[in-house]
Amino acid sequence: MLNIVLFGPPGAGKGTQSERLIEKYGLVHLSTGDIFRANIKGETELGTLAKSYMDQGQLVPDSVTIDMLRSEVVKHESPRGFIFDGFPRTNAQAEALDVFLNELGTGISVMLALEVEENELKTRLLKRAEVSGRADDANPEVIEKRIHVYNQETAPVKSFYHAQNKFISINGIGSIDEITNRLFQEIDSI
Ligand code: B4P
Repeated sequence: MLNIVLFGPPGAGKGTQSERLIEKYGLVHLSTGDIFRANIKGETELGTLAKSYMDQGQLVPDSVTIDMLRSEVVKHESPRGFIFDGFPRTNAQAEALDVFLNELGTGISVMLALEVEENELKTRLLKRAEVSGRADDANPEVIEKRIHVYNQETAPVKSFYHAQNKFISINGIGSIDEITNRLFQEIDSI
């Protein structure tokens, strides 16, 4: 199986690039952000809980996120592989992911980390706010908080995959097509 962690700060292009990758490689796309937003829309208990964190730019607690992701993974019978988009976002999530993929007889093939500097992230998110209707994109203070949380809690996850020789850094600046081609090149050489 080809299991990819697509990683990067908020607005780095994870969602955008995931769509290109699933099309080319036939992978299952699991975006924790999308799953939370679907639950918010459906007014589920999980959605109400997730919203209270997301609107503040904070991470949804690991206990909730890990169980949710696990239940999504096991829904798919004989997949070619997964793209994990926005997961793991903490070291605890990365450890849990290793354990349960191992139980399924598989593991992470590679982490592809999109690198984009802070000013560009802010510009992209504020631009998306004009069309997304997302509360977490519209407020510059919430964007600051999301970037801060990324630097404090999420960026260290790179070391987790680095230690397993699975970390690849990708320049996330350029046109969407250029970045897709950089990702294709790396995946094709695995
Ligand atoms: P996510 O949904 O993962 O949101 P994101 O990080 O903002 O999105 P992404 O990087 O995918 O941006 P996109 O491609 O759309 O998370 C939202 C929230 O959910 C988190 O803050 C957290 O609260 C919660 N959450 C999610 N997962 C969690 C977890 N595992 N644990 C705990 N909490 C969790 O790109 C952004 C914009 O840039 C788009 O408008 C796009 O068009 C544009 N863009 C993309 N590539 C571009 C390029 N090359 N040039 C110019 N613009 C580009």
